[in-house]
Amino acid sequence: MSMLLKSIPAADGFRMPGEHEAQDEIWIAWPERSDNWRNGGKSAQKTFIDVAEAIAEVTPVTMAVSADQYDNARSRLSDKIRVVEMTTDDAWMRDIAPSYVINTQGERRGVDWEFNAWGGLVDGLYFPWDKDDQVASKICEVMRNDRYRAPIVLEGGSIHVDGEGTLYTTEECLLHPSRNPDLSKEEIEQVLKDHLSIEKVIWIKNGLYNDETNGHVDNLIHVVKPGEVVLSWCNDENDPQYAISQAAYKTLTNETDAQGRQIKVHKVHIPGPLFITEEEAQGIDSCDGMEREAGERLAGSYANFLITNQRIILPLLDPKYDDDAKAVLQQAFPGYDIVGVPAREILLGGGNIHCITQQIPAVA
Ligand code: KQY
Repeated sequence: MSMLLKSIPAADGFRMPGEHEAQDEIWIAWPERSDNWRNGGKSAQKTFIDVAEAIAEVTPVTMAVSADQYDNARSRLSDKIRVVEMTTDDAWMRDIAPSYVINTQGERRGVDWEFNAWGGLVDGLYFPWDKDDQVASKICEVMRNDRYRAPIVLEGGSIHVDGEGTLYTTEECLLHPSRNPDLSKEEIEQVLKDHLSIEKVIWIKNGLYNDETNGHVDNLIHVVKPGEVVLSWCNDENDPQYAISQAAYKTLTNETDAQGRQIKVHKVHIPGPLFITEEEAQGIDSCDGMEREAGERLAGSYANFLITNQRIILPLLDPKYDDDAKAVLQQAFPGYDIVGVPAREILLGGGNIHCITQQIPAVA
């Protein structure tokens, strides 16, 4: 049973933990949408399986799958992975699953944001999105966790928290006219504070170049732990990413976090630049919302990794930069196991490993 609560999470004593804290489970959704994934999802499914199996060695995984694809997914995933039938509009669990909050009494609740497919009728990527919008409440039902319905449009990939009162986001996304045009920056901050027990919001101006999510923060940075982040970097002054990363670095290093700490930044160079090939573009059905032309720049980033119980699941995207990315992360996460998964097929859909996963935090 899952109850819809009318109170405010922070007032109830609940906070959102950081991704570096202990997790009970990871949720993923199975890709099959043929106007986003090439070859009707067949190529991406292989990568989603690799990601799921790499996670399942350390954290239980649940895969949400449509009725049509249930047999296919069940037979291709190992017995370690729980497969549940759940309808979605696509496969971006980071954005459609609840953001979980916990208290010190060992309780866990879901925060269910309004979802509008990254921009609704203004610049959203598909219509309709009602099945995606129901996913957070369905997960709370399956997990038997009570739920708050938050009063703003927000995707999980547009925020990062450190679990100690700091939230990182971008102005490009949260202040975009396609999300909450009637709310001021201060009003949005207040909703975040009320729902996640945040004390300070660090606003980075822009997300990664040409990111179709309107600049999700999870494609630009990743929180390592309180006071430390990984930032997507670019050395080429002629690349539009150069100025974006420089500006983000300035913001991060001029700020202190909620606890007054200076923020340590680990720079990780972006792959590529990477572009959709002719062959890849041909495998994708055309649609109104998503640009999938040959030659389109892909928003490739190594910051889009998942932290799960002392393991990092890192997207491998470019032989020229993969080893460097791994080395930066190994230094940022001493004692963690860094597992690389070739992830171009996820990138072709518009995101990466962080975007397709959502953690359910452990409770004491
Ligand atoms: O970045 C994410 N969190 C999701 C990417 C969605 C892309 C939809 N095609």
